Amino acid sequence: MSAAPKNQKKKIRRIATEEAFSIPEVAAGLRDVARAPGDSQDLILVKRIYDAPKDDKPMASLLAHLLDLEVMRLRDMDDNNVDMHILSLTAPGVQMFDADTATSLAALANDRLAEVVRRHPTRFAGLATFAPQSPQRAAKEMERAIKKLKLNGFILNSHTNSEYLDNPKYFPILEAAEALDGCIYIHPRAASDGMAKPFADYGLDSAQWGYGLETSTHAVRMMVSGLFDRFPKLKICLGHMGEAVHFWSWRLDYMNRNAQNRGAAPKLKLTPSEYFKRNFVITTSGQESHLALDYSIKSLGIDNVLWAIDYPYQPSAPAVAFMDSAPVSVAEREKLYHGNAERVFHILPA
Ligand code: 1WB
Ligand code: MN
Repeated sequence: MSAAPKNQKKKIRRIATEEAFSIPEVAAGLRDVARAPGDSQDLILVKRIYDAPKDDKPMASLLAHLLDLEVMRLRDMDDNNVDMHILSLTAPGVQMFDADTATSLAALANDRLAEVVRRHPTRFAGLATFAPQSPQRAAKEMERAIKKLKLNGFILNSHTNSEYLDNPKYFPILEAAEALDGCIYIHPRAASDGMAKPFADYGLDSAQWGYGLETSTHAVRMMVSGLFDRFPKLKICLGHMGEAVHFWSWRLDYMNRNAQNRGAAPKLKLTPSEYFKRNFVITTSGQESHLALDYSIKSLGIDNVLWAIDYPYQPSAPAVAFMDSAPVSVAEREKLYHGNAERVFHILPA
């Protein structure tokens, strides 16, 4: 039977894996952060979104789309034949709050997320947030989020107070993620204090450039620190086509070997590119290039690449068109669109 394009579009399950939301309490907290003194580079964006002038219609609309879960979002998903959003609390999450505020807002956000997933189990899954400011309490919340709330993994917005997950103070978080088999999606936020300055001009602070450098550096620090020898089953997800980390594979492996040999870096069991294949998966969020997708599939394997939109920061229709028209086989498209997401984020097959 000849199927109309619309039907053809419908028959593949589309799970979008980096889809942002917020809750009013976190948005209010970020407005307070925007008004408090500080020089974190995140403030550029936090001020623009959460403390926008009343007549800034684009920002009001963005915030409304972040806070909406069941009206505009479901309509957008239906209009674009998107079956499921894997939701995550948008950057910078709770990571700019003090430890107590962050810990309680993380639990609140996870409760709200679990409620909406329960109401729409075929449309939403959720990544739990946690407050790295208090690693022990974070590990407890991670356990509650998986065991009690049945959420699907974790979201972390890169550095916390300019510190990265290779810092041993965060090992309880990594231990919990590994024990719970919960993948940590490391989402960007603006660069940490020591690397932020060159991104202060030309709008480089956020998605244009700074986010990628910040987040790729985070991933590289984790690999070359040796933490994946301590947590060999830990799974990390990077968006934006892997933040380009795998483009650097050859040079990273070669120069890390040199650094190890001169005593500047710890001895590792595997090369950085081997950790990247074993411990990481990547998504296509906001990086809709078939050339970059092809390189990613060839260098990492088809099982390590997941589809994402990056709603509401990116429009859904081009993200769907990008993956619908990707030069891959039917079986490969099934993995990219849903099979890999089902495996990594423990989502029941349809
Ligand atoms: C942008 C993109 C801003 C993302 C964000 O704020 C997030 C942007 C938290 O395009 O400016 C994102 O998630 O990709
Ligand atoms: Mn995003």
